Amino acid sequence: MNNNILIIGASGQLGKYFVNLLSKDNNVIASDIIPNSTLDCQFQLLNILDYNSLKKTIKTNNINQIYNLAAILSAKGESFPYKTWILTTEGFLNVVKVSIECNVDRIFWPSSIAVFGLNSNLEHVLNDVPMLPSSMYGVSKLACEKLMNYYNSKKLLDIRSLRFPGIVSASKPGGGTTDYIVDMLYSALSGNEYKCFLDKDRILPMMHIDDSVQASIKLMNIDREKISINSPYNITSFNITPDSWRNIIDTLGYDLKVLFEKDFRDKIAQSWPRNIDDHLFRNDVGWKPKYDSKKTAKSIIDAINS
Ligand code: AKB
Repeated sequence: MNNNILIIGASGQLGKYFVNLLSKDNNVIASDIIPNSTLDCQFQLLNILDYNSLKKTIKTNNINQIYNLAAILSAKGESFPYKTWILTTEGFLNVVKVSIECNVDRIFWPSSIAVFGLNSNLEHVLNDVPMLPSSMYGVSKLACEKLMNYYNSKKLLDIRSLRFPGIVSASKPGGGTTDYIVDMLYSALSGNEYKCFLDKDRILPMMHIDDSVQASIKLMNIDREKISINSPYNITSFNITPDSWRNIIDTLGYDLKVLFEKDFRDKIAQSWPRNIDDHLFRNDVGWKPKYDSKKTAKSIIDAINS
């Protein structure tokens, strides 16, 4: 394999997991606007919106693959809608432009379940459905999905993408609507009561971080001919409510007290899928998740404790 890979937005929730897996077989440079000395690879301060620095980094390091993880998540994005739009769309286009100019082979860019909306048949969301997202994060991700489709169909670039559900990891997300899934684990471990901002019965799709990173890298490593679409794939693992997540945590020997006090994030969650159909991805790429909800809770608690 041995690619020269640039990860942008590596100080966020997903960064270190991509770094760890990709560094096994590739030369990886991690970058972010937030300094990070914990990553096991070369790190560079880099703002995706600074086109000249982006280009310099790519040229100097002969980068042939980019993982663009830069994002402001759904809940935080509602306080900074303009900034969210600029970061997502201009960041995406900067990566597109530099990739065309510097002959980058492949780009990975995660989309999100936030692209769906109340008109998407939320009980069973197929890959290609009507979408009217309710958050600026979702609006800007959807705009980039259209750009992705444009550049892929014209064969100007090879951009690959998955619509991530809530990701459960030992690293904290921050600013998302699905953040409770990680925050509850930390509260269980510290013995603190958790104040949950979603309705106790609000169902959302989730997945273990290892499943999401492995799926992404698998998608990046298959031949383009196996990919039957030019836009992102749906991907999911399990659907869960905050109340059932609390129950699962308690079966692992905790006594987590949760106070349910929903806020504006519950409204965002109401417009997101309760169940996602990801058959297209599973069939095209030959992937399935390793972790169900209970295995996920156990594995992440163990990771936080280690
Ligand atoms: C969020 O909650 O904003 C993210 C997402 C589902 O994209 N975790």
